[in-house]
Amino acid sequence: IYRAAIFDLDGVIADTARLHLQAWRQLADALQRPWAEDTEEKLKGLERMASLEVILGEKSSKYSTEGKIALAARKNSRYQELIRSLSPADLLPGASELLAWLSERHIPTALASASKNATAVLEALGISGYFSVVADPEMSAPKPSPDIFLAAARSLRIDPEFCIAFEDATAGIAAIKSAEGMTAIGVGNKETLAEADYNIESLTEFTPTDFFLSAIQ
Ligand code: B16
Ligand code: MG
Repeated sequence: IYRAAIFDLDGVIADTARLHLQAWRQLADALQRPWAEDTEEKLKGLERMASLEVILGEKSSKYSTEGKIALAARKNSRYQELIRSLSPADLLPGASELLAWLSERHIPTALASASKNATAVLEALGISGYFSVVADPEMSAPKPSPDIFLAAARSLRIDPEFCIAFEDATAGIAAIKSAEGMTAIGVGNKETLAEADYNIESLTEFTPTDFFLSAIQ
């Protein structure tokens, strides 16, 4: 029986993974970098500078640190333009129902997103009020390090073994699996997220009563 829920944002709660990809794709095209079949999966959940390295590939050494910072900023401006049009309609299936269920039962809920734009996205989606904790990615080592999930659990004051965490990226599942006994729910493709403890296609498949004792029961 679990006592808290921790969520990744992009690709779990919000349909923003496609917007990150769109912005990266534009940059890759502008730099004439190839977009391989596995580029999409590699980019999921990776923080900004690590994502840029995936795009630059073997050309990485041709760019100075300043140059790379400018390229990452360019992608981010494009992404920020794209998220301006986000609304509650961009919540992924089952997300608002699950967040409301947890909130009604006073089950502590945190966000563990690698995105420095997470707060703006939560606002645009109208779900900020559901999170008692939004872990700061600037204070944690990037996924697959368990850091951000451990920081979220610590802020919630719940031991990791009583936390259940939702992720759509392999790097995120790896992060949860090394977070001191935390349980990982893979949201999305079963094969790519095979390391998760449980797999679901979307949050609509998650049955909270199987995992949480309702505090008001
Ligand atoms: P930003 P998550 C991640 O968020 C995204 O999946 C990943 O594609 C993105 O590069 C990363 O955030 C950093 O985002 O550039 O906005 O800081 O999946 O951990 O919620
Ligand atoms: Mg994600």
